Amino acid sequence: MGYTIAQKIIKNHLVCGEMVVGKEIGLKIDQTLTQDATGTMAYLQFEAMNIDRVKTELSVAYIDHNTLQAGFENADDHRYIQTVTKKHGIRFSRPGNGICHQVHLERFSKPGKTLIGSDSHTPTAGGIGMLGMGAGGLDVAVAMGGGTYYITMPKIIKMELTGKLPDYVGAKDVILEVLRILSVKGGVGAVVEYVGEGVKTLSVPQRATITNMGAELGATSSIFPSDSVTKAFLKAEGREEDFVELQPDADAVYDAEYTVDLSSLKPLAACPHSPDNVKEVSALSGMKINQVCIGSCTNSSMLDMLTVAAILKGKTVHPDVSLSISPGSKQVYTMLAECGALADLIAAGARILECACGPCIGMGFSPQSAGVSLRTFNRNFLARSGTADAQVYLVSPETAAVSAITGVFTDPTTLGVAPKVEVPSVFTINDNLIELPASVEDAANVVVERGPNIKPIPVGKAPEKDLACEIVLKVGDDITTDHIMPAGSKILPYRSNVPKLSEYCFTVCDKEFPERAKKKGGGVILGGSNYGQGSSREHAALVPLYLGVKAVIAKSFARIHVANLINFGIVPMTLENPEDYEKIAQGDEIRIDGFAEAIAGENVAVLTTKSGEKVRLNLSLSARQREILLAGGRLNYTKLQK
Ligand code: MIC
Ligand code: SF4
Repeated sequence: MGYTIAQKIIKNHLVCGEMVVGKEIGLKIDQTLTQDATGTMAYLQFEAMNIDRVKTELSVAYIDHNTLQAGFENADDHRYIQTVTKKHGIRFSRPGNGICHQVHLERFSKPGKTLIGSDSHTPTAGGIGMLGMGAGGLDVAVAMGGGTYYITMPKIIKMELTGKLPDYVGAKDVILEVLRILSVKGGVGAVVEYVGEGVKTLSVPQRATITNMGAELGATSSIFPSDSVTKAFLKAEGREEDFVELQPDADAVYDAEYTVDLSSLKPLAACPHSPDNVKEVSALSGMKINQVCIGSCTNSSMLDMLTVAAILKGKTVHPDVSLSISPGSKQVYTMLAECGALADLIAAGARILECACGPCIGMGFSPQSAGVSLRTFNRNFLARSGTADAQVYLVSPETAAVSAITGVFTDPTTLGVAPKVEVPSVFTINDNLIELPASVEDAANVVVERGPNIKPIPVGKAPEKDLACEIVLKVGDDITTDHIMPAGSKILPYRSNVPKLSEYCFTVCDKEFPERAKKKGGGVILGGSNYGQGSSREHAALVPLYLGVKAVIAKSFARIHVANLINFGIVPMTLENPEDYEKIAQGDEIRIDGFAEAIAGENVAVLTTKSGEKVRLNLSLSARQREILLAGGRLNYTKLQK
């Protein structure tokens, strides 16, 4: 039996476990990346491991999320990351160099290799045939130290692409179509592999748009073959030597198969407040809009920017619309300036922002009250934009640019033939904003600088023998990490200050939660299905831990979040019968007798409800995960191993 692309990479990196779907496997990780909003924690954890130098082939720290610097906090964190990386053998991508995934794709990603990043959109690298996975900061720290990365052996979903994209239909429309088919839960436990004739018609940045937003499917990763198109991209980046061909075997076996005909795709939009709430743009046309934001790690490549510039050239942004454009990297920004397209964007009235995440993570550019915002980003979760009642639609750069001119939702295909856009075959390469680490000899002299905003990381406790506590919060399906631990310009500066962050925990759903949890000394959270979808932020586990949360019971969990819960000693349990969700209410006192014993060896724990009814909870954990939970989290567990 042959192998798929992801299976080939897994096989080459398998450290332990069997390649049987659903079983835990351990992988060797070749490269890591961090960004600044999760990086501080990751490096604090790396330092706690007392390892002098990273053991990966390449590790890079990017500064791209917290670039507003409204106070000293972010700048202090940046300085910490700059000095700690210099000391320990990690490259440092300075603020201004661009968004981690875009820069990594351009300068470092390699077909056939493994990458984990403390950011959920790390699968962007799948556009070049690399197996990229999002992970919590602690998992990245362990991988930097040469440790194994554990995942559940994924099933493989085959996504066959046929045909060729019509004019004014982009890669974003492809992934929105896939989201429409599979939903935000459809990729859980799977790698989505793109194959077929249609693949050859897509450039690497287009492929990367698709693999990037595979994160919104809940997928472990998404990947494209490495072919002549990949080779041409690497050549344009001056890295032809990094090319290796990678194709699935002809007799590869897939767990599910779908086909998307590129030729018949229409411009699509993900409507509020979920990336899978997809409609055709034509069904929304005429709706008045207030804001357009173009950029983010999903759609900020040279192709995206040139497409937008060609549409805006000689036009003026509608008076009722505010348009922001953030190029994805310094490379893209420089090339836009060199070819003159930047002048077309400025002349049309676009507000050019620095190459960073910016509005995508609510760092400024919040829409007006109840404003309609069209964004080329990947997430439109409730309140993520910074305006609680904003209506955020995710669209392609083509739809965004055309609508910015008309002031209403506009289907770009109604304009007929699209302008021709030529992406240069050689890119402008200048890595002067990527600092190399100190040499082994000089590393000892590097002083790590720590600002006052960096507070200690909370550490978990071993679980109680019997658990008796309150359901401190009951929430519904598809709770995102933006609900659990919101981001945005007010909160992001405190990513290395858990006590301060805790004041905002779950406030999107329930303003009283932080106070209540503190008063009650913590308790248990009850969630619906796909609990913890979205970001890799381990703060969504660390902060509840700080507030005393001991366990989360849900109908099902998202992959990265469940790993983060375990890493910090919060016990994830699923309802054996999802209908039992109705039997438990917020504020109920519950009991789980034999809690610690169940974690140690049982697959089931029994919860006694307020009225004395028994509810069965599943603990589907590997032996390693059980040991971590019994130790009260991975930091304690690692100490015990020494
Ligand atoms: C996001 O897009 O939600 C983020 C901000 O990039 C997060 C990381 C974080 O919360 O710092 C992610 O995707 O993992
Ligand atoms: Fe940054 Fe947005 Fe990409 Fe997250 S999704 S890495 S916030 S650009």
